[in-house]
Amino acid sequence: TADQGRAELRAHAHDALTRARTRTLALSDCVEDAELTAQHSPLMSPLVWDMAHIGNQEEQWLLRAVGGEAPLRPEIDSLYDAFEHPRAERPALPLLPPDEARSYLAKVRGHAFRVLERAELAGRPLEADGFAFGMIAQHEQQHAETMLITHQLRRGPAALSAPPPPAPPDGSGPLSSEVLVPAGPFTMGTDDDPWALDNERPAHRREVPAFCIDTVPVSNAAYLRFVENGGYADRRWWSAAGWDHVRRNGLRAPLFWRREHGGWWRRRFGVREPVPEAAPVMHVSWYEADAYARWAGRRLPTEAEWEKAARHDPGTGRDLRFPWGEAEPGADRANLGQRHLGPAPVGAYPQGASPLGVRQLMGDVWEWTSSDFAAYPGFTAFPYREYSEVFFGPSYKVLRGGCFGTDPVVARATFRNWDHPVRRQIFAGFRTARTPAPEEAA
Ligand code: AVJ
Ligand code: FE
Repeated sequence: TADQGRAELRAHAHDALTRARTRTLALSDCVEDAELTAQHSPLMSPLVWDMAHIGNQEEQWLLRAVGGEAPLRPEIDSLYDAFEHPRAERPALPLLPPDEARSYLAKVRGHAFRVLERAELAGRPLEADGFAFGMIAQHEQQHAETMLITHQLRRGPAALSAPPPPAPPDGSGPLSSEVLVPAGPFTMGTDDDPWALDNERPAHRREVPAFCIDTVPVSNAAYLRFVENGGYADRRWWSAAGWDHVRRNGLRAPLFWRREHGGWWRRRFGVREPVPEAAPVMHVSWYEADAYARWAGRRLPTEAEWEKAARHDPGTGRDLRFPWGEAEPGADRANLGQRHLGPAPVGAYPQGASPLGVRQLMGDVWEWTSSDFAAYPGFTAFPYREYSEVFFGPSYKVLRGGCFGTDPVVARATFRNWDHPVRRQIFAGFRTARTPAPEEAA
């Protein structure tokens, strides 16, 4: 019945919001208040900004827009407007101190749950299927990942800990290095995923020529060969903008790496450790991913290729929500949700493989694609232009798949992330692709 459906939707939204809040509080309660207001990197907001910004977005969309309530704290809206103040300037703003940010979050959440109790969850697009509640849970989880990035940039002793991710199970290899995806159309984007965001819509058919894609993400071992072969000093492998960037900034290896005592070491959430050869490479810019691919005689996959590899089943012709089908991502299928503080070794999660056997498309590391962030044909901004539309264009490249720090509520085969091609602080790696010769593809 309609009442039952509404009760289920309510429980689902309640659960997603609660899970997001547990994460936000875990990422802020593990450090002293002074660390919440400090600027750990000019690339990031102080953690206390993320906290109150999460509450302010929730106030604007759930309390005011859905609930029709009067503003609780209209005077702080502009402080937490991401477009008014660039990240580097946020520490100097008169932000709510940590205790006030915490009580603001709790107060807004109390109201939001009361709005959820009485909402129709049908009718207006903002309410239908609980969209606004899903959007706000996704917003908070995206900021939880942003806060995790701030933790990675922070200096000083470790504040977070988690068990290591699982290794590939015995008997699951050896894997072929790449998979051929046959030519043909697939459905890109979605119309029927109720909480899909505006940039994932509308669903549309895409014709994709045959391509080969790596079975697993590029490993640190493979990337190290590029580094040690002088890849960073060889103009041939770089785009013009990439070469300019790498020269100007003296880049020689991924962010957080150092060469010491005859080996490569890295800093990961306050711990110094040898670079693990079997793990996917991470903290590389789009320019570095692009250069590696050229060095390897390959290229980055396009966004359409990535999505087709991640959801198209050539056996049935169906396009799935996840590489493995429709089931929600469990701990056996993907490294998501901050259960671990890094990606699993390449080849892990055989149960998360796509129909053609491509692994680790969901979780572990975000994957750079060759594509600029652009609107799908028929796109309409919803519910606000500043979520996606203002970022469309050549300044941003698309990343896909989510990482170990991404919650499942923001991980699905259609989900799109984007960033500037110079960015390295995000938990991003990549896999490579190539166009097969006609006789190979036949
Ligand atoms: C989709 C991750 C690029 O963090 O800038 C958070 C998500 N949008 N608040 C970002 C977002 C508004 C966005 N990314
Ligand atoms: Fe935000």
